[in-house]
Amino acid sequence: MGIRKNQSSLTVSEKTAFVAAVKALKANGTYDIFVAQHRAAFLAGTNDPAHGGPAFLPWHREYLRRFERALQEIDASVSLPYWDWTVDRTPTASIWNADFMGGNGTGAAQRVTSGPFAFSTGEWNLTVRDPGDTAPFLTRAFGAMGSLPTQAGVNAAKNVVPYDSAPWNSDSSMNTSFRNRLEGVIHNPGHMWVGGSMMAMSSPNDPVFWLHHCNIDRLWAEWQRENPGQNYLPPSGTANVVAGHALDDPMPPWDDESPPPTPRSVLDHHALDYTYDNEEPDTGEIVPLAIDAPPVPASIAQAGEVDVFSFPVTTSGNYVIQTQGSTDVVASLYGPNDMAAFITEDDDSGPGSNSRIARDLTAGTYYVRVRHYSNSSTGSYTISVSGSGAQPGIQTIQVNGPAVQGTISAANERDMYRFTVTTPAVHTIETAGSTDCFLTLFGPDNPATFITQDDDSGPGTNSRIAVNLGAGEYYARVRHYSPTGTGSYSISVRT
Ligand SMILES: [Cu+2]
Repeated sequence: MGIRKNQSSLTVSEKTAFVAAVKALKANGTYDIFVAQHRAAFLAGTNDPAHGGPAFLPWHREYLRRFERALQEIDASVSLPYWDWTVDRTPTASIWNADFMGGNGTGAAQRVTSGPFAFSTGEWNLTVRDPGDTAPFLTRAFGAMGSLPTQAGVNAAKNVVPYDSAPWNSDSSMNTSFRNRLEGVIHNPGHMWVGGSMMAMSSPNDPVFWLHHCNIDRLWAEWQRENPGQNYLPPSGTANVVAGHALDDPMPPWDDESPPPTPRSVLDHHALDYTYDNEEPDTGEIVPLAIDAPPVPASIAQAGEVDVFSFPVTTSGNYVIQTQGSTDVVASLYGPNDMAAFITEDDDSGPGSNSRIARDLTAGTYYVRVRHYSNSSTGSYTISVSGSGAQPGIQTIQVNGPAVQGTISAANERDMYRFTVTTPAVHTIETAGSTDCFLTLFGPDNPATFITQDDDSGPGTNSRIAVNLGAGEYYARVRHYSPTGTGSYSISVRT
């Protein structure tokens, strides 16, 4: 599996190999085909399959991977590097040195005159240009059109769920569309700050395009990992979605391939055979499961892979661990508080060839290992844990009753609460204490239906959601703002 590295950590020889492969694609004509594909997407206007809609991220993931495979045909050691502009954000950063991307444009024409992509080398002439653009040389104008995204801006974007929302375009709310926020608030400024050729429909003419989009793809991959319950949206059949943007739509210009790439086919970037240098390795990574939460999507991406999950039991009772989907997986249960203490294993007790383990468990942390029944097969599935009887995984909050005490006791822990609305009214759900809580509201009557979320609208860094709710059962989920943070808090619901 190829490892995409931060460009700032590339060795001199890695930079040289990347530049040489890019120039080889330019020389054999392949590079300009990629530029033309990007320009054609924009020229489709309101039917653009690549920008201003849900498939912005999948389309560019597919596009980058194809470009990377083309580079690898030239030099198998090359992977796309990413440009983390939250760190390397000045015109003097090493990315712009003459041994890599070259420097800023100069003069009224903003012409790039240094580095391997300067027109003067004779090896970097722009032949695919926007309509009316006659300049055959690469142009840049650092900082003339705004600033680069900051870490705070990236964090705020990564906290947005769900993936996307109606009207499924650039008018989607920045607070309910992770995609539009990442595209409009984080991605667009990267193009603008570099300026010149990067502002065009033909922006891949500037090789820094690939490094910029590689970072956008990395942030999407991080968001996916941090929000395992959030699926790609919208599903096929949703009204008013531009062709190419729904989950199972073939993505132009590759839609005549068999099978064509779709947003679904690129959701798992490990299945596309690359990873990022700052990702935790697959082995040893433990995915937390919340009791009675919606099923978590997962996949056996490589033959022989074993996925590991954990869940906390606070109240003794009967619990059911279940997989769903068409992949024949085998689940084994370990614990409490010991990953090596085997309890039981199940292959096919669930529907189809799914696993189902029902077991009386005492308090403690339990672990589930999931593998494919066949050592040589792969496939995706979902997994969930439910508690019987009193459903001890979810605490109940009385509306206008006392605040309920909670603790984020481990990194990435999600606490779930439920409350019942009998009289429709504006309800205020609020956390209190010194822990930076992040609150998400679901319902009515379905813990998978997202309503809204909030980080800091309450006092200090507390969350507060005030929203008009009809009768029904609602679910409040509390996590720490930081994926590694812990701490205690209280939560209340009032009218
Ligand atoms: Cu693009």
